[in-house]
Amino acid sequence: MIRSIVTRVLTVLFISAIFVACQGEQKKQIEFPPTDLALENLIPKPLKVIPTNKAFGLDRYTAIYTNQNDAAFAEIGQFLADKIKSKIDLDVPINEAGSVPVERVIYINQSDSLELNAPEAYELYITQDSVILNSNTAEGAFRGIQTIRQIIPVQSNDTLAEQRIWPIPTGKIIDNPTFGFRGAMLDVARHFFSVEDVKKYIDLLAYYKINVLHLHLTDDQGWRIEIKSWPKLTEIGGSTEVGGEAGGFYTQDDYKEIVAYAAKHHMTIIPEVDMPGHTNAASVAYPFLNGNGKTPKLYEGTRVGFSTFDTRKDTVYAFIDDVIREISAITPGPYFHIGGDESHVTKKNDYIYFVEKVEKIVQKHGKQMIGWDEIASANVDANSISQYWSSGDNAQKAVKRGMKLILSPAKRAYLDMQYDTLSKHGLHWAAYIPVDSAYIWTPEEYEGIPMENILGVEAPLWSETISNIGELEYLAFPRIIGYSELSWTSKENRDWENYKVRLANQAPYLDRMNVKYYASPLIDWKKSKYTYEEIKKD
Ligand code: TNX
Repeated sequence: MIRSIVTRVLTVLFISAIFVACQGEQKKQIEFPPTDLALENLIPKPLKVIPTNKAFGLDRYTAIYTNQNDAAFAEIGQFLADKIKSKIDLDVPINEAGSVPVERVIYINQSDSLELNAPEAYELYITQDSVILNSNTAEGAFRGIQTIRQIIPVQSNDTLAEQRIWPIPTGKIIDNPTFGFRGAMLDVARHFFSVEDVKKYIDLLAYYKINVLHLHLTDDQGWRIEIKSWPKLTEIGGSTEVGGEAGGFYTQDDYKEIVAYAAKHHMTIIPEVDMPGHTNAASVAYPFLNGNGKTPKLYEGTRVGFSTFDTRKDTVYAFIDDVIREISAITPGPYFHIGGDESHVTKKNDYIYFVEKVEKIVQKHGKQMIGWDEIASANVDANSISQYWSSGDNAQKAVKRGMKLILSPAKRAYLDMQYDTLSKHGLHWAAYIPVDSAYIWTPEEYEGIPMENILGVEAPLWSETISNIGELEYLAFPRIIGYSELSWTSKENRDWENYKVRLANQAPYLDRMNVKYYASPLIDWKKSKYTYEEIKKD
C-alpha cells in the first residue's frame, strides 16, 4: 500500500516536472461537452470503469512518456504512437522534447503496486491533463494500450480550438483478465497462409487482448515448417494443400519473424506438429515413418484419421526428436503442441506408448506438452496440458490427472463452424455457431470442469474450406472478438445485450483494417460515417 502511494506520488511529481519543463506559461482549459467513459465500446469489457465525465484532449500538444528503466515500456509507448498515427494521423512525440510545447501527457508507468500484482493487470487514470497507465509488467501495459486505442475517437472535435482535438472521456479503469491464456489457433496445413496474413491476424487479435496464437503447422495435406535436418518435409510435404493448390511453408527465418512479431504484441506462439495421426504429408516425404512399407501419395482432400506414424520404431523417435529440437530452439514460449487427435488407425496401446514417449522428448527440449483431449488416455504428467475439443470423458480424465485444460469445445468455440445454413464457408459437423451462441456460454463452469483446472479458452480455425485471408476473416470475425471477452471479462460483467451493442461499434475499426467480417444480421452494425480517406484529410 505504502509502496503504491509512493509510486503514485512519484508519478504525479514526474508529470508535474514535465509540465514545468515543457510549458512555462499557464495552459488554457478547453471546455468539452460531458463524456461517459462507461459508454465506450470497449471489448473485452474491463473489470471496473469509473467515469468522471470530463475529457482529455488528445492533440498536437500531447506527448507520450514512458518509464525509462525498462526498454519494453518505451517500445510500448512507440507502439501506441504508431497506432495513433495510423488511426488519426497525429504525430505524438515519445520520451523527447518535441518542437511544440507539451500541454498534456500520456504516461506509461511501470509501477510496483501490490494491487496490480497479477501478470496482465493494469490501471488507467484519465484526467483532463494526463492519461496515466500503471502496470507492474510490460504485458499489462501492452493490454492497457489496447484500451487506450479503443477509446481514442476517430473523429476530432474541430469546434473547440484552432487545432484538431480528439476528446477522450475521463475516469478510471481497473482491469485484469479472468484467464491468463486467451488463444486463437490457425490451421496453416490444410491451406497455407503467408507470413503477411499471419501478421495481420496477430494485429487484429492483439487489439482484443488475445495473447496466444497456436499454429497448426502439419497435417495430412501439408508440412509447413522447415526442419533443416529433414529437408524433404517441406520440399515434398509442403508442396500442395487442400484443393490441389501450391501449398507453401515457413522457412525457419519466416517462423522467427512470426514469433518476433507476436512477441512485439506480447503474444505467445504455440507450434503444433500433429502426430501420430494426421501425418500423411510427413510420410510422403519420408516413407519409413508410417511403417507399412508403402509410399503414400500427397493428399488434397479433407478426410481425417487415415494416417499414422509407426509408433514402435526407434528411428521414428529420432526423427521426432530432431523436429521438436529444431522448432523448440526457435520458439521462446513455454509450450509445444503434439496434436494427438483422431489417430483412428493407431492401435490404442501404440497410441498410449507414443504419447508417453513424445512427452519425454518435449520435456527434454525444455517445453511443456499440449495435446488434443485424447492424450489424457495416456499416463501423461500433471503439467502437460489437454486441449478439450470434443470429449467430456477425456476432459474428466485430464482433471483426474491434475492437468490443466484449454477449452476449445467444437460446438462452441470452433471458428470453422458455419454461422448458419447460408454461410459461404465452413463446416457444421459440430454445430452451426451463430454470433450469439458463440458468446453465450460460461467457460468458468463448463461441463463440471473445476475452474482451477482451466488454463483458458482458445478458438481454433481449421482451414479445409478457406484459402485466403478474406475467407479467414469471414469465419473468424466477429466471433473471435466474443471469445476474447469470454476469456478476459469476468462472468458478472458479461451480458449479450450489452456486448451486442459494443460489437456493433467495432465495424469502423474492422472496416479501417479492411477485415472482411461476416456482417451477422443479429448485430445492428454501426458503420463509420466517414471513409478512412475522409478521416485522414485535414
Ligand atoms: C476435427 S479438432 C479436427 C481437425 C479438423 C476439424 C474440422 C481436431 C483436434 N481435429 O482435424 O480440421 O475437425 O472442423
